[in-house]
Amino acid sequence: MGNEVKKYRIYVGGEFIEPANGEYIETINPASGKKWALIPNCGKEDIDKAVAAAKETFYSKSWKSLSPTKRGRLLRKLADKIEQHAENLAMIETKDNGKIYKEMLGQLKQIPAWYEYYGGLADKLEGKVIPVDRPDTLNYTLREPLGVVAAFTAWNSPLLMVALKLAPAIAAGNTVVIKPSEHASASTLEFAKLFDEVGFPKGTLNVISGYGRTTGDALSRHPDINKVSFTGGPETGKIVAKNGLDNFTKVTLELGGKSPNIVFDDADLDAAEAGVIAGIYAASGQTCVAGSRLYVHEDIKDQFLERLVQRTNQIKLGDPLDPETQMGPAANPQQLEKIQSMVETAQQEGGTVLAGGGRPDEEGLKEGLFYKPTIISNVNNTSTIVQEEVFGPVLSVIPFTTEDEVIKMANDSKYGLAAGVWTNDIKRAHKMTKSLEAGTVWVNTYRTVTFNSPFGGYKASGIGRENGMEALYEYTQTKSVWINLSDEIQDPFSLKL
Ligand code: TXE
Repeated sequence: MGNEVKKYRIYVGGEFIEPANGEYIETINPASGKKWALIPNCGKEDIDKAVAAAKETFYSKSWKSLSPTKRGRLLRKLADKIEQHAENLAMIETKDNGKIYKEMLGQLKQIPAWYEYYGGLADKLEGKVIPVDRPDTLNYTLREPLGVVAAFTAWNSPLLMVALKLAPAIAAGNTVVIKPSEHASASTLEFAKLFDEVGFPKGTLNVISGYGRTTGDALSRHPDINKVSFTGGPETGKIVAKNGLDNFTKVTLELGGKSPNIVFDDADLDAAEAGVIAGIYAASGQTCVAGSRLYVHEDIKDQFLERLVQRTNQIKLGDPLDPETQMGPAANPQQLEKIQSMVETAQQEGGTVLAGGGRPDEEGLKEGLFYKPTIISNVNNTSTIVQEEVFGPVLSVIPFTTEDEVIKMANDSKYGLAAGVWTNDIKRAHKMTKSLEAGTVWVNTYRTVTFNSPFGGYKASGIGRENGMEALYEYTQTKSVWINLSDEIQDPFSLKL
């Protein structure tokens, strides 16, 4: 791709077009700080056009006559396309959001599995025959699509989030408009080219780009949207959900987290160390499931922290494209500022920085948006750094002594996305999995997700589930069908109960 600035087009009604207003947003590569792409800044005209295209397709003969089996086949064809272009798409994501190439390529290699899985499920969305208490009545249910789905994705794993939404939405028979994050739209616009080659009816997928507060807001308010599926921050999620609700749309929200990673004194400390590192420093902490609260048993606290600090100080920051790099930069200047100010607040509130705590000043790093992997102790459960999401490589540490104490602290959070537990005691493991208020609980592992296991949040971490059969239901509505098989004439003045 060289150093030239790439100019993207939006994908509407099966065509790649310039935005009607002719406006573009500059996209910077967070590792170099240099401009590398221009993405359309869509206004009302493009939004209306994209929604109208999706709506027209949804009601079209070509869509209605595409059987679930054929839709499934096309989704599997899309999976093959993504597989063939995984390297290119991963490279674009790395340039756009600064996450290391190894991580983005790993995601791109797994993404086809989502399209294969939901492609396979497309013709298995079955209704039920309900054995109603009436011998002469047949009652059955149909699971029907909702219509036009508006999908809003965040910058940290753009195409993975697209897969989590687009695959079940289409499998269930909906058409889609996607608005990726303004910080990382390029891979979704590039992905549209692959989608276009697969053979879906024009308008099945539409991709528009632009700022969240303008383009995103207008899309979420559009009266012809039937479902909003959002991944991003909780405050934005609330706005988008309220906008959707004004038009009575169904809503799925995947929001942030402040996930506890709990290390007991009986844990395998090598495994726990790797799990804690993975939880907080993978993707520079810019993941919704970041294990940003470490609760460590008092009896092993000193020993565990000593090795954790040592390992943290050895983490190799650098160019995300370099295979030796373990941690890349923050994705954008706003993220970096947020990390810096939250670490400052933690110190003002009495926190002690055990590792990191600032930006690197080495040549090659100081130009980019890097922040050192950071550990903060001497905080308590009410500290800002323990309660608020940083979305960066910052770990807070709190010691504990009993199971009940740690359960109480772990659950004392507005969030409930994920939790990690490190123990070799099977009874303890089960007690913890039952007691923790989180949509995902990992025992002796961390940061593992897959296409067929439900994923989503308790409390402020979200509404609804992605992945697995449950996600498919989020994109359908149920119709109950009653067929009278008797000759009896109904009393018109009483409800038949
Ligand atoms: O998310 P936003 P951002 C968290 C994380 C991060 C914070 C902000 O804490 O610091 O969110 O990140 C679109 N109407 N997560 O700025 O603003 C926006 O363009 C309609 C957690 O990326 O929530 C983008 O497409 N849309 C998260 C999407 O919403 C709007 C991953 C998310 O943007 C909009 C990323 C509006 N008013 C960040 N405003 C996770 N769960 O993984 C913005 N958007």
